[in-house]
Order: sequence, then C-alpha cells, then structure tokens
Amino acid sequence: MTDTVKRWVEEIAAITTPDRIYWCNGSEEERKQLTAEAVKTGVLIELNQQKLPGCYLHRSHPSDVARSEHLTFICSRRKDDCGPTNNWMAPAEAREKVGALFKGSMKGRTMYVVPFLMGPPGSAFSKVGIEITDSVYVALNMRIMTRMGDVALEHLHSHGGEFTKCLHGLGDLSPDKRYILHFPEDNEIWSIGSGYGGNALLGKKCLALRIASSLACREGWLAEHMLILGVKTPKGDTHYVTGAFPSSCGKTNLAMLVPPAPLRDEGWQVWTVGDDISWLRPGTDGRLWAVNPEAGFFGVVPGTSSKTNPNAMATIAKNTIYTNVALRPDGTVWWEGHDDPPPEHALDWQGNPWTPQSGTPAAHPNSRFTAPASQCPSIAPNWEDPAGVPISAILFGARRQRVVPLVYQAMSWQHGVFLGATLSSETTAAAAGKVGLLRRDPMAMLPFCGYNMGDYWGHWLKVGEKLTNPPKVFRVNWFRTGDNGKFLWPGFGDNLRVLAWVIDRCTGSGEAERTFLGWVPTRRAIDRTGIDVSDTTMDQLLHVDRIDWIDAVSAQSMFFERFGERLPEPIREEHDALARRVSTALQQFFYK
Ligand code: GTP
Ligand code: SPV
Ligand code: MN
Repeated sequence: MTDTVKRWVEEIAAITTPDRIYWCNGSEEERKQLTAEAVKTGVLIELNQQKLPGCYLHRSHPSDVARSEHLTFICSRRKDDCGPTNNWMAPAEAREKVGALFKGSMKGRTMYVVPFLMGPPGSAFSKVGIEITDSVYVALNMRIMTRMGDVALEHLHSHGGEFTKCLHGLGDLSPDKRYILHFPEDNEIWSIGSGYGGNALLGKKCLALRIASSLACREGWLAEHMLILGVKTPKGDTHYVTGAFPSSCGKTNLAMLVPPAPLRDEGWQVWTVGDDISWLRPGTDGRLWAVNPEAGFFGVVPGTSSKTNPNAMATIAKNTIYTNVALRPDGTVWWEGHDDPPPEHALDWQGNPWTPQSGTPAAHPNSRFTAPASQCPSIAPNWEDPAGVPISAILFGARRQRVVPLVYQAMSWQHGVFLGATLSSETTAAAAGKVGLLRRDPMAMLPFCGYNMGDYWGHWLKVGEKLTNPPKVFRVNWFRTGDNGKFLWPGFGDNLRVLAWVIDRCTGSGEAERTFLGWVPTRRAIDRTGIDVSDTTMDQLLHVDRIDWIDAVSAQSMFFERFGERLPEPIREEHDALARRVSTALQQFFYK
C-alpha cells in the first residue's frame, strides 16, 4: 500500500483515537468474521439461513432512515462554484466545526479502513476511494456495493496512486451533529452522525456523483444518477439506454424490467447493466459510452414483489443485507407490497410488535436491500466490460401526476439538455422531508451535483459537441394519473412498450407527431397488445396541454433566474423558444 494511504490513515487515527484499526481485504473469511462481529454486537440480526441464506437484517436509528439533504454541503473554496441549489460551507469553517466532532469519536471502537474501486477493474473509467469508518455495517455494505479490498489497492498502484479520501464516523447519530461534507478541490469527503446509505456508504452518492461530477467536469466526462439497461430487439440487435430518474422514481425497476409475454414471444429481451449511477465518456467513435461504477444494488424494498420486479426478488433471495424491513416470527422478512399477505404478527422496522391493525407501516417506506449485482438473473453478460456500453438513448423520467406526457422526444441534443435541466418531480421517502411536493430536480441530480448546476448544464452541452453520434434524448413519465387519482399507465414490465418506441426512434422509424414540447408518439405507435389501455386512456397519457404548459414555462423561468450569469445561453434560448411555441399554440387554439 502506498505511503500516502498509510500516512492519511495514521493521521485520522490520531484524531479519532480508535481502539483498533482493521484493514479490509475483501476476502470471504473477512466477510464471515465481520458478519459474526456485527451479529454479536446487535448491528445485524441473522435471518432464517435455510430460507434466506447469507441474509441479515439491520435496523437503523429511527431518525436516520434517509439521506439528509439539508445537512449535506459542498465545501468549494468559492461559494459561486457550489451554486444556488447546493448548501455551501467554507472549507476552513467546515474543517474546524466538523473536525471537532471527529476528535476522539472512535474511542472504544474499531476503525475499518475500506479500500474500494468504483468501476470495473482495469477500466479507464474507474476511480479508487478509501473509506475510513467506525461502522461494521458500512464496511459490510461497501463490500457488496463496490469492488472492495485488495483489488482496489492493486488498481491504485497501477493507475497513478490517486484516490478519494472518504472519512465516515457514526458520532452519536444525533441529527444536530450530522454533516455530510464534500471538498471537491481536495478530492475528500467527511461524513459524521449518520449510518444511512447515501449519507454513509461514501462510494455511492458522495464519491460516484458529487465528487465525480466535479472531477468529470474537469476531465471531460459525465457522472450521472442513471440506470443502464440493454434492450435486445426481435431483429437481434442490442441497444443500450440510460435513464435519469430522481430517487425512488423507478430506476431499479426499469433496469430489471421483465418483458411482458407478448413482447417476450416476439423476441424482446432486457439486460441490466446498472440501477443507480452511470459514468459516461465520449468514445473515439463519436458515441457516448457508459459504465456502472457500482457492484451491487442498494434498492427500495417496499413495492418489490414477484409481480412488479421478479429479477429483484431473485437477486435478494441470498447474501443480502436488509435495512429497516419487518421481521416475521420464522426469521424471514416482510414489507408493504410483498408477495405474501400481511403477517398476523411481526416486528416492525423499529423492532416493535406489529399487526395489520397497528395502522403504521411494518417496513419503513425507504427500507432498502443491499445485494450483489452479479446475483441478478438479468445482469448483462458484459456489465463489467472495461470499455462500457455505447448509449443509444437517454431518458429523463420523474413523477408527475399531471402535465407531462408518457413519453416525448427532444428535437436535438441541446433541446435534450434543456429537457434534463427542466426535470421536476414529486418528492419521495428517499430523502428526509415531506413526500409528494413538486420540486425541480434537473437531470435527477439536484441533491447530487457537486458544483454549480449552471456550469453543469454548460458541461453537458460541451460533451455533446464531442459526439458525432449522440444518444437521442427522451422525457418519460410512468406516473400520470386520471381523474380518479389512479395511474393511467400499467408501468413496470409494460414500460418496454415505451422503450420499443424509443428504439424505433433511434433507428429511424416510430411514428411521432411534432408538438410544441417535442416529438410525441401517435396513439398507435405504442404497442398495446395484451394490455387493457383504451384509446381514450392513451390519448390522456399522450396529451400535451397548452394551458398547463403556460404555468410550467413560467415556473421554469423562475428556477433559471436563480443561476444568473451561470445559466448557459443555449439553455436560455431553448426556454425562450419553448415559451414562443406554447404561445403560438395557444393563439391557434383561441383563433381556430
Ligand atoms: P433510488 O434507489 O432511490 O434511486 O430509487 P429508484 O429510482 O431506483 O426507484 P425504484 O425502482 O426503487 O422505484 C421506487 C418506487 O417506484 C417503488 O415503490 C416502485 O414500486 C415504484 N415504481 C417503479 N416503477 C414504476 C412504474 O413503472 N409505475 C409505477 N406506478 N410505479 C413504479
Ligand atoms: C437515492 O436516494 O437516490 C438512493 C439511495 O439511491 S441512497 O444511497 O441513500 O442515496
Ligand atoms: Mn438513487
């Protein structure tokens, strides 16, 4: 191991004063030993090993069940570089204030040193991080979510020795002493006071998105909150598609899609490459290439069933860490939306006795599974290809009960970047705060962009200039509702019907109508064989409403104003052009 790593670990140990330092190597013996330790201390509960081999349950502190966005900071030297959508703290202030919380924070505890690799071994895309943590739960999760241990140190040696310093401590878990800090200019992360996923597994949102997006801007690539899937058409060719959807808006489900019977019989097949994060680079062929930097899935549990996501169900049948689900008397787990009916008796996610009459959820709405990607039945044979996969289409998707059609296509790359920049969604349980509020979430990166979002859009435009064959860009919305408040679109596996149109559009077919929003499929362009979606419902799903869009356009201007001079001119032009098109459409309506 390099001297820089050793020196940094010693330096942190001197501040945090752990009783013991343990270096993770990633071996199977180590997994057994750390798991035994976690079971002994009550951090993990062993589940029924006959029914769920290698599976464990973890209950987090009730105030520590989702990402804490208001406690997440970008500590760039200049406030302007962090931008209006991020919280900012001056680096010196951050180091002083939060450094004090780390002082002696690991006394009486073990400090785990977790080297990890994001991206396939040997890939030009890949980056190394080293997480120092006093949580055995974090160490065990990182083992699933990343390539952890010796493999990372080997990559570090052979690739120049650069790594992200990731310091994590549980502290006393009190939310008023919780901070998730990013120092993009120093390639460093500090997180204290939380043991939850995105706050504590620092390879994921902190490194692979916030730090990586900022690195990517300097190095000419993109780090995105995107799933990656491969779709094999009946003709036999495979197209790769990425999708940026905000947290808890359907990435894992789409990535693991199972074709509905009629499409499967025609020869459609779907491969999973990644379910949450993509790193994308322009290739020498002028296309955009993507890798999944992760090695596991940290997925939303509630709503997962053999009906909605059979691939996820198979993936989480073994070697899985469940966080904040309910425990049944036979040592198996349960959650809302599970295949089995509610158990008569169970322990809820906090370990309290629960019955169907309790009137509270048995599993937390943001309960999660951590499972190895390699266990997924639909995992693509080439998911670890160091070169990545070439991307044909990018989807921007979000939860919108109204206004946004099921799918439409951008008219150009620049227009596509504008569609990403104007993405908005109703909030979910993945972040602490109220659920169901509409908020702007550009590229699904609002909580994850490590620098000024205006500059980030500018960077997207610049990457586009390097692509002679850029992916086509689409906006999708599985969540449009009818007057009865029910979803109009069946979603899940049937989303392949939308993907089929997307691929048609990429290959020069696919019927579409030009509207002021972009290209919208005609009613018959989306295959509805075998599903009960009427012509009227389809028209509602595809409807582009002029009045709705007047409001939408003015909400967009208010948002863009916050960026002042950092808003790229082409984005302003796209917005003005949309405003003009909406206004023309409205005049046509009144004078018709
Ligand atoms: P993060 O891991 O937080 O980034 O979430 P995600 O984007 O991977 O979302 P996920 O696939 O876990 O889905 C979250 C919720 O959306 C689950 O409750 C799903 O049941 C629901 N969902 C996913 N796809 C669809 C769909 O096509 N239609 C409907 N109605 N619900 C969906
Ligand atoms: C998300 O919230 O987008 C997640 C879960 O994927 S977390 O790792 O907590 O960020
Ligand atoms: Mn996510």
